[in-house]
Amino acid sequence: MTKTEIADVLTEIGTLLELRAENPFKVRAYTAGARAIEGLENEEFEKLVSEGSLRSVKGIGEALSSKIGELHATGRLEFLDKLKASIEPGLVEMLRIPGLGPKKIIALRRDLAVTSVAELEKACKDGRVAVLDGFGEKTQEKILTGIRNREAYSRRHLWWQAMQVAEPIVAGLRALPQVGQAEIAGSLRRGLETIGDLDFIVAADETAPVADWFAGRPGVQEVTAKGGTKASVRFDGGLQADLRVVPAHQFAFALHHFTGSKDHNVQMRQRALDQGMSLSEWGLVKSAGEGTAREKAERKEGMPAADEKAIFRLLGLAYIPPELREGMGEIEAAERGEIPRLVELADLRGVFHNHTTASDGSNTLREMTAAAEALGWEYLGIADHSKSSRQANGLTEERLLGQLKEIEALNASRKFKTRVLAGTECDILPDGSLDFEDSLLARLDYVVVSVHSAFSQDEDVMTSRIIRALEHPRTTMLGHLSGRLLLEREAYRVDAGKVIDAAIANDVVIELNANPLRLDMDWRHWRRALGRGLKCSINPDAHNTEDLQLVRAGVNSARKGWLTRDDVVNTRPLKAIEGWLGKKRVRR
Ligand code: DGT
Ligand code: CA
Ligand code: CA
Ligand code: ZN
Repeated sequence: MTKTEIADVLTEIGTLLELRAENPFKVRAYTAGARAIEGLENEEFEKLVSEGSLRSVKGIGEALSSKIGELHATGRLEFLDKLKASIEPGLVEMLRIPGLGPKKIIALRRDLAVTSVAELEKACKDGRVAVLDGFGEKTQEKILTGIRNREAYSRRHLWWQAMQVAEPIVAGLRALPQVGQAEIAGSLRRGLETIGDLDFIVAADETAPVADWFAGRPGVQEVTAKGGTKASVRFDGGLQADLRVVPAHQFAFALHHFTGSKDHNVQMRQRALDQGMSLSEWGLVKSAGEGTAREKAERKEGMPAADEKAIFRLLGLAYIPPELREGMGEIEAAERGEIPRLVELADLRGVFHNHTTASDGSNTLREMTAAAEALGWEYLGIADHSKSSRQANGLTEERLLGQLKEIEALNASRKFKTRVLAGTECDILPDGSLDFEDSLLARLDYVVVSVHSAFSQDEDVMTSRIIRALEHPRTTMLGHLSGRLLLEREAYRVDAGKVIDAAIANDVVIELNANPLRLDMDWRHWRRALGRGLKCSINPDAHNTEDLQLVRAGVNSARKGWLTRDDVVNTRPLKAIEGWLGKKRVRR
């Protein structure tokens, strides 16, 4: 653990001891210890720890010094685990409600026998909290609001929505006169499907003006921390953001550290240690050891890195794109020089799975085609819902045939450079059969099959149902494998591994549904299927012209799944697509 993290743990221990109504001197020992190490320079701190001479610092005694050593070495502390276990969890939880500290929580416990957030909420609603000594109406109201917001605040946020907030901020940071470089870090930069909070890293010599600008962004509801080289804010709706300002020579190291993931960082640090170096958010330093004084001094300077590429190079690694930094084998691959060239947004030549006003879309065929042409796409696949999806105004056979004629006429008119491909998003019925007859499906360019009903089937029933649909000779690709809606609805139960096997065996593509709420099939499954020949189609599942842009989120997830251009069918030019779909039809 780093100095700052250890200081936070010591502060937490102080708070927990206070909550246990322990001797105030004992409490103060921890809070004072936290302040004492916060006051040390990072390098000084690291040196004292490695030399085992922390006790020379005023405010740090024998007991504290050994706890700091344990935290520094292992990132854990048995004492803290035991302390936590000795306190009712409801009381610890209450600490996270704004306006509630240990003293107030003790009073609530003593006077109202409140031991959980639910009981506290009830006590507030009954007005029993306001009448307590030292509380009052205002405090009671604040506690209630805090409880109500707790859920919203603890929620994660969709990558797409977080990106909308983050992009203007990073652009604004770059435009500040004090700022050299500014980047988004954290899970957002890694392209994770949901985001806990936003992280920004800035290179600047002064923090204050940058932090002030950051705290003044529209939508900032509360500045939760400001000082030193950091600032944290919370926006309306609960999204939080951390800003860290570092000197230019530390920028690459800070960016790498705060991009994470934690697992990736742990492995990188270990690799540095194995090579006699120490990697942190501040730099890469040769470990102390033999040598002349001058050599030692040079080592202490740390090795310069102008950018992240240089950091990886210093550790004998090829550059690892942020999306791969999940501690899932990327370091081993980089060591072997086997980091793939990941698929990029610009590689896409078209998309399948889109809707029009014929089913539940809000733009017409022509509007959708014009939008695809504006994006420079060679083809646009239309896959409106099938007849069983009545809630989505699914097309009957007649209407689908009508749409097919309309598409043929539009292509023949050569009004647009983009070629429209005629498909369907055909429901997989509960027994695994398809919603349209073979003879009708055979007239289309391609067929996407999706589950839109009977979500509560058992896993083995659902799995065989989907596999049966994949075995259908007309099936081109499987839509949204799991049916999940991120942060809204759980996936239905399905054995993804078996579905993947069936897709490979039947030469069926699996979609990566690019809707930011879906990102389905999940990148972790793509990663596991790597090298087995499974093909992906990154599909926006657009219901209007703007939705076509959602492919960006899909490309992100595809990159997290280690997919290259070759793995993604819709990077192929129209000619190749026509050949592929034509061959598929003839062979069957
Ligand atoms: P999130 O915000 O929950 O979606 O996920 P992240 O990855 O953005 O996590 P966050 O914001 O807590 O921290 C940003 C990065 O900073 C994280 O990915 C890795 C680094 N980091 C934070 N805490 C630790 C830690 O305790 N140990 C290590 N090795 N790295 C950490
Ligand atoms: Ca974060
Ligand atoms: Ca953060
Ligand atoms: Zn759809």
